[in-house]
Amino acid sequence: MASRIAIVRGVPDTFCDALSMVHPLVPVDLEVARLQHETYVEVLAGLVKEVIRLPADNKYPDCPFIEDTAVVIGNRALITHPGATSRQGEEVVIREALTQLGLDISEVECPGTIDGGDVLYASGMLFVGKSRRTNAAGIEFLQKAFPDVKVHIIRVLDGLHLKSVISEIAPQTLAVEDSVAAAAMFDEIQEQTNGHFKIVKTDGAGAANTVLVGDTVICSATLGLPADLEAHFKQHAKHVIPVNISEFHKVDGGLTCLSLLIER
Ligand code: CIR
Repeated sequence: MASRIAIVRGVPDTFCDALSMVHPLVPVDLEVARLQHETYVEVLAGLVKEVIRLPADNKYPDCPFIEDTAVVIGNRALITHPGATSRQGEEVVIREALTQLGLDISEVECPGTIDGGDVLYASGMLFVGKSRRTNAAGIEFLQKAFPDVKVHIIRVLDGLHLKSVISEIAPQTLAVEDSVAAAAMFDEIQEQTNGHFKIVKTDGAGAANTVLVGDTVICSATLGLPADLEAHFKQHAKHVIPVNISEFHKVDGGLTCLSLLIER
Protein backbone atom coordinates (compact mmCIF):
# COMPACT_ATOMS: atom_id res chain seq x y z
CA MET A 1 0.00 0.00 0.00
CA ALA A 2 1.29 3.46 -0.88
CA SER A 3 2.31 5.45 2.14
CA ARG A 4 0.71 8.87 2.28
CA ILE A 5 1.22 12.05 4.20
CA ALA A 6 -1.43 14.74 4.50
CA ILE A 7 -0.67 18.36 5.32
CA VAL A 8 -3.41 20.55 6.75
CA ARG A 9 -3.47 24.09 8.07
CA GLY A 10 -5.54 25.39 10.97
CA VAL A 11 -8.50 27.76 10.83
CA PRO A 12 -7.46 31.35 11.71
CA ASP A 13 -9.44 33.75 13.92
CA THR A 14 -9.99 35.80 10.75
CA PHE A 15 -11.63 32.94 8.81
CA CYS A 16 -14.94 34.83 8.62
CA ASP A 17 -13.14 37.26 6.25
CA ALA A 18 -12.23 34.51 3.78
CA LEU A 19 -12.89 35.34 0.12
CA SER A 20 -16.20 34.34 -1.41
CA MET A 21 -17.68 34.94 -4.85
CA VAL A 22 -21.09 35.49 -3.29
CA HIS A 23 -21.40 36.93 0.18
CA PRO A 24 -22.77 34.07 2.36
CA LEU A 25 -26.38 34.57 3.44
CA VAL A 26 -25.61 33.04 6.82
CA PRO A 27 -22.21 34.17 8.09
CA VAL A 28 -19.43 31.67 8.76
CA ASP A 29 -19.47 30.31 12.30
CA LEU A 30 -15.82 30.16 13.35
CA GLU A 31 -16.33 27.64 16.13
CA VAL A 32 -18.32 25.29 13.91
CA ALA A 33 -15.70 25.69 11.17
CA ARG A 34 -12.98 24.60 13.62
CA LEU A 35 -15.00 21.57 14.74
CA GLN A 36 -15.69 20.57 11.14
CA HIS A 37 -12.02 21.00 10.28
CA GLU A 38 -11.05 18.78 13.20
CA THR A 39 -13.43 16.05 12.03
CA TYR A 40 -12.01 16.29 8.51
CA VAL A 41 -8.47 15.94 9.87
CA GLU A 42 -9.46 12.96 12.00
CA VAL A 43 -10.98 11.22 8.97
CA LEU A 44 -7.79 11.84 7.01
CA ALA A 45 -5.68 10.60 9.92
CA GLY A 46 -7.46 7.26 9.62
CA LEU A 47 -6.44 7.00 5.97
CA VAL A 48 -2.83 8.19 5.85
CA LYS A 49 0.43 7.37 7.62
CA GLU A 50 0.89 10.86 9.03
CA VAL A 51 -0.92 14.16 9.20
CA ILE A 52 1.25 17.27 9.46
CA ARG A 53 -0.64 20.17 11.01
CA LEU A 54 0.60 23.63 10.14
CA PRO A 55 -0.56 26.51 12.33
CA ALA A 56 -3.09 29.05 11.09
CA ASP A 57 -1.98 32.60 10.37
CA ASN A 58 -4.49 35.37 11.08
CA LYS A 59 -2.92 37.44 8.30
CA TYR A 60 -4.39 34.95 5.83
CA PRO A 61 -8.13 34.29 6.32
CA ASP A 62 -8.05 31.67 3.53
CA CYS A 63 -5.03 29.76 4.85
CA PRO A 64 -6.90 26.48 5.66
CA PHE A 65 -7.32 26.06 1.86
CA ILE A 66 -3.81 24.70 1.67
CA GLU A 67 -4.40 22.80 -1.58
CA ASP A 68 -4.10 26.07 -3.49
CA THR A 69 -0.51 26.66 -2.41
CA ALA A 70 1.25 23.66 -3.95
CA VAL A 71 0.95 20.89 -6.52
CA VAL A 72 2.63 17.67 -5.46
CA ILE A 73 3.10 14.67 -7.72
CA GLY A 74 5.46 11.94 -6.56
CA ASN A 75 8.65 13.53 -5.27
CA ARG A 76 8.14 16.84 -7.00
CA ALA A 77 6.36 19.90 -5.68
CA LEU A 78 5.47 23.11 -7.43
CA ILE A 79 4.90 25.94 -4.98
CA THR A 80 2.19 28.10 -6.48
CA HIS A 81 1.70 31.84 -6.63
CA PRO A 82 -1.98 32.03 -5.62
CA GLY A 83 -4.28 33.94 -7.96
CA ALA A 84 -5.89 36.13 -5.29
CA THR A 85 -3.56 38.86 -4.01
CA SER A 86 -4.81 38.49 -0.43
CA ARG A 87 -3.61 34.87 -0.52
CA GLN A 88 -0.12 35.53 -1.85
CA GLY A 89 2.29 34.66 0.94
CA GLU A 90 0.30 31.67 2.24
CA GLU A 91 2.71 29.48 0.34
CA VAL A 92 5.81 30.44 2.37
CA VAL A 93 5.27 27.97 5.23
CA ILE A 94 4.15 25.31 2.78
CA ARG A 95 7.43 25.63 0.92
CA GLU A 96 9.28 25.09 4.22
CA ALA A 97 7.20 22.02 5.11
CA LEU A 98 7.64 20.43 1.69
CA THR A 99 11.37 21.17 1.70
CA GLN A 100 11.67 19.43 5.06
CA LEU A 101 9.98 16.39 3.56
CA GLY A 102 12.79 16.28 0.99
CA LEU A 103 10.64 17.02 -2.06
CA ASP A 104 12.19 18.40 -5.20
CA ILE A 105 10.80 21.96 -5.21
CA SER A 106 10.18 24.49 -7.95
CA GLU A 107 8.11 27.67 -7.85
CA VAL A 108 5.66 29.64 -9.92
CA GLU A 109 7.01 33.12 -10.52
CA CYS A 110 5.28 36.39 -11.44
CA PRO A 111 3.32 37.05 -13.59
CA GLY A 112 2.32 33.38 -13.34
CA THR A 113 -0.49 32.45 -10.99
CA ILE A 114 -1.91 29.04 -10.13
CA ASP A 115 -4.32 27.85 -7.46
CA GLY A 116 -3.88 24.15 -6.71
CA GLY A 117 -7.67 23.79 -6.85
CA ASP A 118 -7.32 24.10 -10.60
CA VAL A 119 -4.99 21.13 -10.87
CA LEU A 120 -6.43 17.65 -11.23
CA TYR A 121 -4.08 14.67 -11.42
CA ALA A 122 -6.11 11.60 -12.32
CA SER A 123 -5.20 8.31 -13.97
CA GLY A 124 -1.63 9.56 -14.37
CA MET A 125 -2.92 12.52 -16.40
CA LEU A 126 -2.57 16.15 -15.49
CA PHE A 127 -5.36 18.67 -16.09
CA VAL A 128 -5.26 22.34 -15.26
CA GLY A 129 -8.16 24.74 -15.21
CA LYS A 130 -7.55 28.10 -16.84
CA SER A 131 -9.59 30.21 -14.50
CA ARG A 132 -9.84 33.56 -12.79
CA ARG A 133 -7.04 32.28 -10.51
CA THR A 134 -4.78 30.32 -12.89
CA ASN A 135 -3.25 32.03 -15.92
CA ALA A 136 -1.28 30.93 -18.98
CA ALA A 137 2.07 31.95 -17.47
CA GLY A 138 1.32 29.87 -14.37
CA ILE A 139 0.43 26.88 -16.52
CA GLU A 140 3.85 27.09 -18.20
CA PHE A 141 5.47 26.68 -14.78
CA LEU A 142 3.26 23.66 -14.15
CA GLN A 143 4.40 22.01 -17.37
CA LYS A 144 8.05 22.77 -16.56
CA ALA A 145 7.71 21.36 -13.05
CA PHE A 146 6.28 18.06 -14.32
CA PRO A 147 7.93 17.58 -17.73
CA ASP A 148 7.11 13.87 -17.95
CA VAL A 149 3.35 14.42 -17.98
CA LYS A 150 1.47 16.39 -20.58
CA VAL A 151 -0.60 19.19 -19.08
CA HIS A 152 -4.13 19.31 -20.50
CA ILE A 153 -5.66 22.78 -20.28
CA ILE A 154 -9.38 22.96 -19.50
CA ARG A 155 -11.24 26.26 -19.49
CA VAL A 156 -13.10 26.81 -16.22
CA LEU A 157 -16.48 28.02 -17.44
CA ASP A 158 -18.15 28.53 -14.10
CA GLY A 159 -17.23 28.38 -10.43
CA LEU A 160 -13.90 29.07 -8.80
CA HIS A 161 -11.69 26.16 -9.79
CA LEU A 162 -11.60 23.10 -12.03
CA LYS A 163 -11.91 20.83 -9.00
CA SER A 164 -14.86 22.83 -7.64
CA VAL A 165 -16.90 20.87 -10.19
CA ILE A 166 -14.83 17.80 -11.20
CA SER A 167 -12.82 15.36 -9.09
CA GLU A 168 -11.65 11.76 -9.23
CA ILE A 169 -13.70 9.23 -7.24
CA ALA A 170 -12.32 5.93 -8.54
CA PRO A 171 -9.86 4.75 -11.21
CA GLN A 172 -10.83 6.32 -14.54
CA THR A 173 -13.95 7.78 -12.94
CA LEU A 174 -14.72 11.45 -12.38
CA ALA A 175 -17.50 12.99 -10.32
CA VAL A 176 -18.85 15.89 -12.34
CA GLU A 177 -21.29 18.52 -11.13
CA ASP A 178 -24.60 18.25 -12.95
CA SER A 179 -24.43 21.64 -14.66
CA VAL A 180 -24.02 22.83 -18.23
CA ALA A 181 -20.60 24.36 -17.50
CA ALA A 182 -19.21 21.27 -15.76
CA ALA A 183 -20.53 18.99 -18.52
CA ALA A 184 -18.72 21.12 -21.11
CA MET A 185 -15.52 20.95 -19.05
CA PHE A 186 -15.84 17.16 -18.77
CA ASP A 187 -16.40 16.95 -22.56
CA GLU A 188 -13.16 18.88 -22.99
CA ILE A 189 -11.35 16.35 -20.79
CA GLN A 190 -12.83 13.48 -22.79
CA GLU A 191 -11.88 15.07 -26.08
CA GLN A 192 -8.29 15.49 -24.98
CA THR A 193 -8.00 11.96 -23.60
CA ASN A 194 -9.96 9.99 -26.20
CA GLY A 195 -12.83 9.40 -23.81
CA HIS A 196 -10.67 7.94 -21.04
CA PHE A 197 -13.04 8.64 -18.14
CA LYS A 198 -16.37 7.41 -16.89
CA ILE A 199 -18.66 10.17 -15.61
CA VAL A 200 -20.64 10.15 -12.37
CA LYS A 201 -22.98 13.14 -12.51
CA THR A 202 -23.45 14.67 -9.12
CA ASP A 203 -26.27 17.00 -8.19
CA GLY A 204 -25.74 19.98 -5.91
CA ALA A 205 -23.15 22.78 -6.04
CA GLY A 206 -19.86 21.55 -4.60
CA ALA A 207 -20.99 17.91 -4.34
CA ALA A 208 -18.56 16.81 -7.06
CA ASN A 209 -15.56 17.94 -5.05
CA THR A 210 -14.29 14.85 -3.25
CA VAL A 211 -10.99 13.61 -1.85
CA LEU A 212 -9.81 10.22 -3.03
CA VAL A 213 -7.36 8.50 -0.68
CA GLY A 214 -6.51 5.00 -1.90
CA ASP A 215 -9.90 3.41 -2.45
CA THR A 216 -11.76 5.70 -0.05
CA VAL A 217 -13.69 8.76 -1.13
CA ILE A 218 -14.39 11.56 1.31
CA CYS A 219 -17.52 13.34 0.16
CA SER A 220 -19.54 16.25 1.43
CA ALA A 221 -22.25 15.44 3.95
CA THR A 222 -23.66 18.93 3.53
CA LEU A 223 -24.72 18.73 -0.07
CA GLY A 224 -26.99 15.71 -0.05
CA LEU A 225 -28.38 15.87 -3.59
CA PRO A 226 -29.30 13.37 -4.90
CA ALA A 227 -30.88 12.62 -1.55
CA ASP A 228 -28.00 10.46 -0.46
CA LEU A 229 -24.65 11.44 -1.86
CA GLU A 230 -22.92 8.67 0.06
CA ALA A 231 -25.11 6.01 -1.56
CA HIS A 232 -24.62 7.68 -4.93
CA PHE A 233 -20.83 7.41 -4.68
CA LYS A 234 -20.93 3.92 -3.18
CA GLN A 235 -22.06 2.61 -6.55
CA HIS A 236 -18.64 3.54 -7.91
CA ALA A 237 -16.16 3.77 -5.05
CA LYS A 238 -15.16 1.09 -2.57
CA HIS A 239 -15.46 3.15 0.62
CA VAL A 240 -17.20 6.48 1.09
CA ILE A 241 -16.97 8.74 4.13
CA PRO A 242 -19.22 11.82 4.29
CA VAL A 243 -17.89 14.84 6.15
CA ASN A 244 -19.78 18.04 6.89
CA ILE A 245 -17.90 21.18 5.82
CA SER A 246 -20.82 23.62 5.56
CA GLU A 247 -18.77 26.54 6.93
CA PHE A 248 -16.09 26.07 4.26
CA HIS A 249 -18.66 25.82 1.46
CA LYS A 250 -19.88 29.28 2.49
CA VAL A 251 -16.54 30.72 1.32
CA ASP A 252 -16.22 28.60 -1.83
CA GLY A 253 -14.10 25.90 -0.21
CA GLY A 254 -14.49 22.19 -0.81
CA LEU A 255 -12.99 19.01 0.59
CA THR A 256 -9.90 18.87 -1.60
CA CYS A 257 -8.90 22.43 -0.66
CA LEU A 258 -8.35 21.50 2.97
CA SER A 259 -5.35 19.22 2.50
CA LEU A 260 -2.28 18.49 0.47
CA LEU A 261 -1.75 14.79 -0.08
CA ILE A 262 1.70 13.41 -0.68
CA GLU A 263 2.14 9.88 -1.98
CA ARG A 264 5.56 8.33 -1.60
C1 CIR B 1 -10.75 31.46 -2.07
O1 CIR B 1 -11.59 32.15 -2.65
O2 CIR B 1 -9.58 31.42 -2.43
C2 CIR B 1 -11.18 30.64 -0.87
N1 CIR B 1 -12.21 31.31 -0.17
C3 CIR B 1 -11.66 29.27 -1.30
C4 CIR B 1 -10.57 28.45 -1.87
C5 CIR B 1 -11.03 27.12 -2.28
N2 CIR B 1 -9.94 26.32 -2.72
C6 CIR B 1 -10.07 25.31 -3.56
O3 CIR B 1 -11.15 25.05 -4.08
N3 CIR B 1 -8.98 24.63 -3.87
